[in-house]
Amino acid sequence: MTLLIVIFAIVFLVLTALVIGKTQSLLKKIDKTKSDTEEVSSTKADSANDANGIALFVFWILSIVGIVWSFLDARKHFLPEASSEHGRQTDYWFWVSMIVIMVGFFVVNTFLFYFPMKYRFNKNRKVTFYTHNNSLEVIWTLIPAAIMAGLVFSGLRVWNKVMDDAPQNAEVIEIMGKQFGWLVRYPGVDDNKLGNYNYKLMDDAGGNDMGIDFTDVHSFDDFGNASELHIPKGKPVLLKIRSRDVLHSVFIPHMRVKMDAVPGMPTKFWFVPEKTTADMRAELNNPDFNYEIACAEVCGRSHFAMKLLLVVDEPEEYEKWKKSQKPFLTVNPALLEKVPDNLKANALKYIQVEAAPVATTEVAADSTGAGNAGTILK
Ligand SMILES: [Cu+2]
Repeated sequence: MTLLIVIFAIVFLVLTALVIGKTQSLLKKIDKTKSDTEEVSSTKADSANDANGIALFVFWILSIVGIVWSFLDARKHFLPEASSEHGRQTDYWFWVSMIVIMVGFFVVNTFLFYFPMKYRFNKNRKVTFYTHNNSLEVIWTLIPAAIMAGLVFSGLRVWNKVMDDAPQNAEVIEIMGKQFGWLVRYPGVDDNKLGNYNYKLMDDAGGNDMGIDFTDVHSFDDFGNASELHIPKGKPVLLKIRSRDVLHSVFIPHMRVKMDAVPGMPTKFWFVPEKTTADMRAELNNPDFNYEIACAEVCGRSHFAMKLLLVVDEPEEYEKWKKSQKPFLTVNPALLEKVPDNLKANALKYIQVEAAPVATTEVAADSTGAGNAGTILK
């Protein structure tokens, strides 16, 4: 490929030099030609016009060959088949737009290169003086405008659906970009609600890199995962997207999900995955297949490594996986310090006390008597 580009570049330079040289010599000859007989100059002009006209059209034919070749050659880099509901729709409209644009491109350019050949100078033909034609102009303005508007509005309908509020039963998952990785938070199996957050609470050393607000009870059962994002098949998934430092972009090629993660401005994207990781492995006959979330915004030195594994489970497996995950409080009991005294009893439910089972009763006795304090947890 590089060799091809170099060859083209050399051909381009040589041709440019030739054109400049030719123009120079033509300019010099102009004075001389004036003194030559009319007939000689007209014969010369005829043969030059023939050559130019034919060369232009040949150039267009070669261009078509090049365009078709580059399209076929680039196919291996196209996005994989969509695995989400809206993904199939966006693909459909992408290809409709592509076909319409390509048809227009080929028709217009064919005429553009054919006419100079067909209507090149001919001393037996007289030029028609044709200033304008209103009906023609209306037609060639309105038809493309209507087609373009149709494409824009049909695309917009798909986009609006994705950007609209997610269905009530959507799985809400928070994903946060940071230099250089993704942090993920789930609402927890007890209340199924994400707790509040505040950037001022971000504290890497204290185990709160997402700035979760532990004065909110909904945060207590929230859990995270820094290596994989699990989602269920066939259910709407709403990604709540945040960034911790600079611009990032959540990109899930198979799901046709791409949305910027902007510091200070939460964004979102909802979609319905249609094939589990296992489905894809079977379909592609590739036991090593994995969905992947990548960062699509150059965000710094290690941007290239900003990947996260995406696992699409059957809904039952997904529920099972969720239950097997440990809340932030369980993983890092020191976070209990951030919980206000009046809520400590609720939070204690998530602190594992297996090491000293006796303590459980004490905790229960100490607590303000609220709810399930002291129960030993998963
Ligand atoms: Cu990045």
